[in-house]
Amino acid sequence: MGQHSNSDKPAKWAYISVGSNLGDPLDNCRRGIETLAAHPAIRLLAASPFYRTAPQDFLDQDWFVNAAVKVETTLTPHELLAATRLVQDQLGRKQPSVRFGPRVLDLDIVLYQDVVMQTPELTIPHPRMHKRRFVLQPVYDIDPSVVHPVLHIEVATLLNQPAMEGQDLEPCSSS
Ligand code: PH2
Ligand code: MG
Ligand code: MG
Repeated sequence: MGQHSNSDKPAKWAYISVGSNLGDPLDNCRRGIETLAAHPAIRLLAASPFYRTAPQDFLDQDWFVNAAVKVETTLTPHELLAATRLVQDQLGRKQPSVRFGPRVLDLDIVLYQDVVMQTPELTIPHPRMHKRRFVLQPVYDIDPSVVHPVLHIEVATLLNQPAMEGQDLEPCSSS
């Protein structure tokens, strides 16, 4: 077996947040999920419904389409990051012009098992996931009992924080 074989590694689960607010956001999200799932070392376990969500952090931009997927993978967190970046590139993502600004496709690793890690390229769990309704709601839809590995709080509980109320989110009618 070559050094790139992953067949001898145990499978791990991860949640990936999916977002877009440029071009055809719903189509971008769908194609992003399909392309990610086509990776030989990534298997799609579950996908949330799609939502239209008001922009957070940088407000002067169009609403996003957001969703989340649960995947099974033999990739390490950094290998999974590389895979998500490749898909973002394949879907035509350019370097966003502003931090938190518009993007064709954003794939963020939010959870990887109960791994807690901080590196210059990658922080898991995602450092803002617990404050963002557009991340928590789709993860909740897949599994409401998922526990944040740093805060030790279920996503169901995180979603009930008062701070979520100002973050507009509505189901995508055509999903
Ligand atoms: N992504 C951001 C910044 N703000 N707002 C919403 N509603 N959805 C996003 O996916 C999003 C955002 C940076 O990645
Ligand atoms: Mg993001
Ligand atoms: Mg990102």
